[in-house]
Amino acid sequence: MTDKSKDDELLREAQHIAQMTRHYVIANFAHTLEEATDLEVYQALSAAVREKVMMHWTATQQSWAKARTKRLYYFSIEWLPGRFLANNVFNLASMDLITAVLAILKRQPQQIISQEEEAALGNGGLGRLASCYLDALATHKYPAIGYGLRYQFGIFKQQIRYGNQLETCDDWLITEQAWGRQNDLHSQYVKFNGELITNLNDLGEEIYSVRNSDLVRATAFEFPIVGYCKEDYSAVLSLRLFSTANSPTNFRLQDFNAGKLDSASELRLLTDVLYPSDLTITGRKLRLYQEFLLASAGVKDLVREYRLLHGDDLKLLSDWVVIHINDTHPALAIPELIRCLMKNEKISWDQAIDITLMCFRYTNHTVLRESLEEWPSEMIQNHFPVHARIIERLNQTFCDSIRKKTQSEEMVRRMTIITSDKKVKMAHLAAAYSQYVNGVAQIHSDILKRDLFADFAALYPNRFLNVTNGVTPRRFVAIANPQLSQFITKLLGSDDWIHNLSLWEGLKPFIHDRAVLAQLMEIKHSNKQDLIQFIHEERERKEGMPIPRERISDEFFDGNALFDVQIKRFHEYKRQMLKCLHLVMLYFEIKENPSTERIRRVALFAGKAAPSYYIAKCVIRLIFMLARKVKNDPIVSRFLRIIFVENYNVTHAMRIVPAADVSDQISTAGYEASGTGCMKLAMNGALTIGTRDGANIEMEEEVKRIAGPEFWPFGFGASADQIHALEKSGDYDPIHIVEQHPLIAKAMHALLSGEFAENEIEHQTLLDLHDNLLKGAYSSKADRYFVLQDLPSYYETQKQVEKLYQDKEKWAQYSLCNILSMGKFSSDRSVKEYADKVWQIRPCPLDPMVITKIDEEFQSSNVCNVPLSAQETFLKKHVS
Ligand code: 26Q
Repeated sequence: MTDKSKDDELLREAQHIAQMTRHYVIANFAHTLEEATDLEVYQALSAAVREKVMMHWTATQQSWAKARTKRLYYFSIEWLPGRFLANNVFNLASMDLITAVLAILKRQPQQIISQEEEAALGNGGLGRLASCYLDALATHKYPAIGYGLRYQFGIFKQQIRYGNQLETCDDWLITEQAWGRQNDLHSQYVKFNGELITNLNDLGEEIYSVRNSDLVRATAFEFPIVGYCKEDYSAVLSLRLFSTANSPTNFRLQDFNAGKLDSASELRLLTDVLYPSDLTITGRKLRLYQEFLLASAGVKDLVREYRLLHGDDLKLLSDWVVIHINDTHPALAIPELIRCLMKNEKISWDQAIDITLMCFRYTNHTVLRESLEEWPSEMIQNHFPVHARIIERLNQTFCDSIRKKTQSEEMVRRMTIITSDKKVKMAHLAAAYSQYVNGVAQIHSDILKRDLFADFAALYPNRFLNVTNGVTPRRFVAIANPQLSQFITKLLGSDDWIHNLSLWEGLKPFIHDRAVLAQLMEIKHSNKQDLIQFIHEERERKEGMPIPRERISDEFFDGNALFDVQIKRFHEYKRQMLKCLHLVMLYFEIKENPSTERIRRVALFAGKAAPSYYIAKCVIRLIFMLARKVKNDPIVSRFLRIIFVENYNVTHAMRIVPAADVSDQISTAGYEASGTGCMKLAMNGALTIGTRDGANIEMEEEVKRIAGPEFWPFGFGASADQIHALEKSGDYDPIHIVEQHPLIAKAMHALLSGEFAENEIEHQTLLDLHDNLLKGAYSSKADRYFVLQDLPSYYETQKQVEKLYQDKEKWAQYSLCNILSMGKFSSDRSVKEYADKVWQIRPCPLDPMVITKIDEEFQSSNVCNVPLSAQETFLKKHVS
């Protein structure tokens, strides 16, 4: 197609969508376009775009049903899809389309897009990864479905008041939903509680059911996940989320009548709120209920779908179905599938186990001991007696096979699913009954094999794999950073990189091109200005009044300062404290040498702390105190600013990531399974200051391999082996480090003396942080995560950062070298690896016959088809 005819088509499409938007504004809100609010325009525009999405969705589902392909069912208790409207329009067509439509409608794109509350149904990495994978699966047309829960309230909204994290309700469903719709075809009934009944099936084997159980209706809501595709039809996958709210059958009227209000509503409230912790949730019945709800409703739904497509013989299930559990949270799907297989079927226990083993795959996302799920078997027994019984038998069968294989009772004791103190180890259940188990970066997969699953790996060596994480370049480069995207497209002469990121290596010829480097810096500069503007607007919205622009700009200096960002959940092992201590050292250094020329630096933090994580909240308060101190100091504030961006979420990530110069990936080596923020930041040109942990290691390998060893300049700190040795020997002494480094001693002393504090509570916070590093608290060792161990090395490396940043052109060259080496970290690569090595599924293109039929049927009933008009000239002026 020529550029001219492409433009014409875009204009025609824009006009059509604008017309439909007008139609929906009147038809749904009884408003004309002029009087419609931004929210109404957002809703109407979404409805218009949705029509197109629906056609592609229908075509996808019909094509795949016709082709009878194997499908992936991806179970995750957390999803973080981010805003839908812009993403869907981009993946279907282009951002120009939205710009064009809104130019016709005379509305500001950003104003309309930001009406959408993002679906924040997860805590962090694990949930966002699931969403990146659905995006990649759709883009490459893999038959897949996501299952999850539709929490009424997602992760809390974070506000910082005088350094305190306040949590408020995330009421994302308060306005009508444009993208997630109820689909009762997929709603299921799930049984909780009751008494176990044992019967025999046709084969004379025990099968189980319950009596007097609570029947809970899991209402299905579906979100279309639109794949990126420019040439023909996009594949559209379903993200299917279950909810127990609003279903009248979930109300216990008898309890209500007896005045027991809590119990009356219990079952309707199961999906009320996401647990806001990615650490531990001990013994919470409601959380167990949530996990069971997802597992049971999901498995029932996929079995229903299987029967529809392939008939009633469940023996062939694994030919057509692969079930992936995203960490252990949905692991009750294993006993649930066994139950479904054996119920009324001529399937024996042994066969049921074989089928289950062939169907399941499991990804582990953490090595933190306290984050491994263990449920008291009594709790499972009380609420899910059938599943408790099945787990017991699964454990017997598994332990028998270990006994037979090893003749070692010690091995049986170590590998058992149910421990001697009657806890169900979910990781063992998942590892014992999944065909493949994988970690999320090479180092993490190695640690799993050496440590957590050492016995399993010895007995089942082929079960353990690595699939390094990846992130979607659509959302996190093409949409978040349009300037960089257009620039790369221009340099490469094509935008094919959007679905094939390995093409970025083709940027190598430009690394000595001074004009290219200058342009790259200019783009970064402009992205920093945009971030400042965004934060300005957020503050105005929060405070409900205009703020002079200079005030915000001044807080950030301007786009010429170095933006050094650490954006992630607050966790001791992620070591925001390390960065804080560096800032304290910098503060003293500047104070002592006020006339030294140095770069200006903006240290930006964003991230939430689990509401009950005391030390993490102390670190947030410390950042607040430091920011205040630095800002009020006439000398230090000439060189340093500290910013905390509240309520970090996907939308904020999309604004911060393109503006970053330096990406802090400074976890204690051996603790961050992979990390994915590191990839997003590097793709957008930030240089990583990082430990040899998680995916950093592979990023380093890629940069060195593709661009050259000098282009990964800021690695620092102890290796995982060194940390491990320190932990084992027990002779790590943080006090010794403090004594050796006067500037570190000064920084630690500043915590003790309280010179950053303005009141008693603040001082106590500093003391607790100090003691956490030098004394240890609550039976845990001093400086458990080796902050002080790595501080000297971090400090020195930050000096190198400052040195390199003084030479802007050289910095740009390093930045480009990092960008062009990130091809591996696209979720497209990860998903293809999973498809080949783990899931054994293949892409399935959409069927042209199906498309033709749907097109015809849709066009014949399409009421808003408008021909091109005189508006074309007007449009051409507004659309690039
Ligand atoms: C623990 C105990 C009981 C109940 C729940 C949990 C729980 C909940 C959430 C444990 C862990 C999580 C979330 C983990 C997570 O997000 N892990 C991150 O996953 C990313 C994607 O693989 C990695 O990049 C990160 O390194 C990893 O921290």
